[in-house]
Amino acid sequence: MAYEPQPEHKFTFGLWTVGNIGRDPFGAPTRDPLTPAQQVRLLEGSGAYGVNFHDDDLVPVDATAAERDAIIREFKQALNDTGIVVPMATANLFGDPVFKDGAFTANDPKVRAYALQKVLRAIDLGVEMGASVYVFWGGREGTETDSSKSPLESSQRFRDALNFLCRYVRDQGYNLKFALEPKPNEPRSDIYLPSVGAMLGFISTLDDPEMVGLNPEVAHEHMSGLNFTHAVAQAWDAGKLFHIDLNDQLFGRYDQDFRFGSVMLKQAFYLVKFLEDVGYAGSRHFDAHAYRTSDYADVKEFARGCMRTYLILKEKAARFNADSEIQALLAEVKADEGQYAYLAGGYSREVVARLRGETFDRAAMNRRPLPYERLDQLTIELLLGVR
Ligand code: GCO
Ligand code: MN
Ligand code: MN
Repeated sequence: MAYEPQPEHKFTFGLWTVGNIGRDPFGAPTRDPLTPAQQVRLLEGSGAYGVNFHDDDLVPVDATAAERDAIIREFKQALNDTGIVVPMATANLFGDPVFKDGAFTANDPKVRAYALQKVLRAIDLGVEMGASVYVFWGGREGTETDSSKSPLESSQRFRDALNFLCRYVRDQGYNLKFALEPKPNEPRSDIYLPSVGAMLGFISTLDDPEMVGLNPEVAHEHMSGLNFTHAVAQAWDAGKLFHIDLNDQLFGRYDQDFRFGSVMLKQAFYLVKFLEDVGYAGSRHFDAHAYRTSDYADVKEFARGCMRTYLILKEKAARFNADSEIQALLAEVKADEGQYAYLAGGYSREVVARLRGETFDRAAMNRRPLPYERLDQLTIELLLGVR
């Protein structure tokens, strides 16, 4: 059937996404909590490929060894029964009051040590469940007041923690890569390394930059008013697109985590087109949650909606690529008679001499048509289903 999600599409959900109980800063939960195994079963038959989790989503921090074993047994059983796998894991370094001043960047060295110990355990748990990507989202790694800590010292603390953990993974011989997830704010007033670009710059300062990449999220770049597809392209170009968090978010609003493609459809189209055109092979992870008004039947619709919209946009992208009028326009604006092919070889004194000798008729150059209005309207009509 058309737009029917299949495991090969690599759609994944966080336990915290389909299991979200509808709490917000102004109100209590609207849905009863589900166990991790029930959260997996909620996705049964949906076509989802995997589930991802924070350590505490699976095993509560105060669980006894016996409780831990029982939860894991039940969870593994649900995975077995449904064929759903665990491609990514992470740690919750933001929920516990102990992390109110951050985890790796907290001023208290005891908190930093505890965060490190918690992550060692979360890595072990993730690997035990089969994860090959480990995400770092430093939700509390930031400030309300810059009187409290130096951003330079915070960078050093974050770097030390990541260097330590990279060594741990290598030492254990785990097949695990790290994916850093930038976000500009919420829950802190300012979170360090707020954008994909900032994170990419930071990675190059690590001891083992090969092991570390990005987990960009639609909502997080949109919160800053940035073009998410451009950010993803930059990560891809650097060989750093290790994972991706898909959801939706209007510019200038609170952190919305809406169903993928539900509010900024055109942006979602360019994103899907990019991922499909370059052949991104990783998880398409939905870090979104259903409206607070939904019951679990509607949560299933939410999950199905994320996946279907992705697949519909994937089909639209294929249509865009096959549309002869669109492609002819693109060919026209890119037409190249090869007159400047000598520049492609890069710098040399000879090339400089030749370039200096060129004359450019700027008025004629300006007359070359760029019918982007027509191109964009064709795109819109394609998206609206009349092409
Ligand atoms: C957020 C983040 C988180 C992370 C998650 C996995 O805005 O709260 O997107 O949902 O993605 O903690 O690391
Ligand atoms: Mn988010
Ligand atoms: Mn996220």
